[in-house]
Amino acid sequence: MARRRAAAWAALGPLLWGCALALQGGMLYPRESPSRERKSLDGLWSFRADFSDTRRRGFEEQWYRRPLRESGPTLDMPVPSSFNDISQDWRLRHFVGWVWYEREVTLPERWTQDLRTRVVLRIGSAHSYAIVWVNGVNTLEHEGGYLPFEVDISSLVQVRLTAQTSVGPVSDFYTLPVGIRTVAVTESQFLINGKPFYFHGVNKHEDSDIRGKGFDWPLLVKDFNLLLWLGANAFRTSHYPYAEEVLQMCDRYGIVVIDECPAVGLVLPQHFSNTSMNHHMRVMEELVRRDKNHPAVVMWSVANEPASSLESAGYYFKMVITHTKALDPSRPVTFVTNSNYAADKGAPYVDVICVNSYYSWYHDYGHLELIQLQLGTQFENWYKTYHKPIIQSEYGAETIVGFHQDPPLMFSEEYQKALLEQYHLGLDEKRGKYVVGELIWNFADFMTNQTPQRVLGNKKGIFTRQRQPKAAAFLLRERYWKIANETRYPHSAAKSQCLENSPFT
Ligand code: BDP
Repeated sequence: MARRRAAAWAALGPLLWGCALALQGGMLYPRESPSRERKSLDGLWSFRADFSDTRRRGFEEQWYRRPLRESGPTLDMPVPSSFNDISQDWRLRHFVGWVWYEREVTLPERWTQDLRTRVVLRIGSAHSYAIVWVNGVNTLEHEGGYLPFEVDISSLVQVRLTAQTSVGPVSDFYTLPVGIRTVAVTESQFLINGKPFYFHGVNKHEDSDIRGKGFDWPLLVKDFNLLLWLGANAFRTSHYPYAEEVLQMCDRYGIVVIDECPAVGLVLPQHFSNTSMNHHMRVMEELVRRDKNHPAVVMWSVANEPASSLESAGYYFKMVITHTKALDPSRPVTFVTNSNYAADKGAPYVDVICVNSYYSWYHDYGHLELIQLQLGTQFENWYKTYHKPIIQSEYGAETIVGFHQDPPLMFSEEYQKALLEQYHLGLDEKRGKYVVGELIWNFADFMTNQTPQRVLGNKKGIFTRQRQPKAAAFLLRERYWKIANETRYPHSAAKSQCLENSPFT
């Protein structure tokens, strides 16, 4: 197959391609019209700060001549955003010097083949001195932030292209990044590529200050930087499917996902009716259809905390889980339970037992000394009944950042830490036996309805809603990196070995 694509790579952003008539004496905001099209280049760019002493290595080594990844490591950087605020790397916080942004762009064929089309590259603003290369050619320099600048790049991108296959001309192109791996479950293990995998991660929500649930690249990159900082290797999309961009990031970063459908709050008998079940199955069809090509997704969760001890829940989950397995025989299926092991009617049908418990939070307030006993009993009961691997899919404590109390009292940072420590002792007892994961509730504080249990939302985050760490985040970081290093380097527990690398094994 002879195939060439109209591709261009360019440095610095945010950028905007447009085909427009020459504008004499002004610079109009790029609006679409019957004669003008625009292509936004907002989104993820490759990025590198030049940390060399002179800050001029990029020029000396001519980083603009080749794709940036070929001259050294790159970071993902959302555009538009401030690189200082996104990263967990302290060196970037106050960095002064040249930073390099790069993006590869595929242009519509008519822009590149119709020589009457004018292609203009516009930069909304870039602080504070910008040099722009297109396909390695220096096309524009601009000094000063805040204001837009643009350049006609038609001659750099317009070439006659032909696409041909053995069966004739190609009129449509689509690229699908793929990853190949296997997932399997034994009586006591979760296997990825045949190796035991331990989930050390978080539950998330699509939520942040001001924006609420709306998708946002800078927020997403910040969250992934925090997951890396934490040493997390997994999360559950509690309690609904997340934006597809989130899963794309997981594929690229090697974060493992338990993909959950929005069946939360199935608590009344009528929720287990045939109508509800048919709808539930349709939702699973849509979810599997959308997400089945993401290697990061290793398990489907069909519900969170349903009233699974109701008699009707047995048939209901049998049907929904069997249907999901038929849709995707390659992945295990679960639902997340907070029912008692002896009463749960859905558990016989899941591949992995995912259990939530809030010892010393919603009961036995302050009695942290009970946690190990209660947790141990919980695990043993589930395991002896089902002989299936178990994930502690939620645990945690409400904590208001800045509240301190020693000895620990509920809502203080000390209480959250102490509660987590007790859980970790209990988890370590069974880790390596049949407990295959732990997911903290929650990655970050999030907004909820007001109730007497919530202080301006749910405060069980280890990060605040503004993504700053509470004391518990440091505790969890220690633990997750230790587990990551044990998994990666069986004979060493040295945290430093991994801190600059990926914990995703
Ligand atoms: C669990 C739910 C989760 C809640 C959490 C809590 O699965 O959605 O936010 O409790 O109460 O039962 O913090």
